[in-house]
Amino acid sequence: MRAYYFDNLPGDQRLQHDSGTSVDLADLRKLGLLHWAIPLDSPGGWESEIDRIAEQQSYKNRDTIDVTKEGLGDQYESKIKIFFQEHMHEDEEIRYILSGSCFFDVREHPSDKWIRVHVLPGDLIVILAGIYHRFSLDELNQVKGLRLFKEEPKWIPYARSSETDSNVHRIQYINSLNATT
Ligand code: KMT
Ligand code: NI
Repeated sequence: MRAYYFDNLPGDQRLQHDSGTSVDLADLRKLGLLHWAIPLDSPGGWESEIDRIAEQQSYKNRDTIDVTKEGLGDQYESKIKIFFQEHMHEDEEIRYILSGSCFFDVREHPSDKWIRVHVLPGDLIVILAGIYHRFSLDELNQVKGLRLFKEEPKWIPYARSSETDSNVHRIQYINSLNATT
């Protein structure tokens, strides 16, 4: 995993868009972005490591997603577009990368700057409820990931608007930031 400020230059979303200013894990954690590195060749297997974290964090459900033209079929273009629209969820977004690579862009609060997080196989990331974010493939153009959920999959993307600004999960997230600084 590598994180840096997005350069905000126009151009293909799949390019790196690296401003040259990196962001470290401790700063990501403060923003509500958690990370574990669980190599796919972990002793005992990555599955048991994921099971252990899932139990500890109460992640009860999971499925896999293959973000490729083959994997998403007819829905490919529309999904890619929706994934890249700035949005929030009312639950955590939890992803474990099985193959390929991709970007999760998260909004820093209160600067509202984009931080681009590049994830690789073995990265587990958690984006807390209420964080504005978006997803993009990179130039490899393929990623397979495990999606974990706390309860029933409840991950409607709410596009950022004045309504989401006053969503209770958004407010709780902002309050949690203020409480820890
Ligand atoms: C999301 O919610 O943005 C996704 O599930 C994209 C794929 S995660 C590897
Ligand atoms: Ni999302």
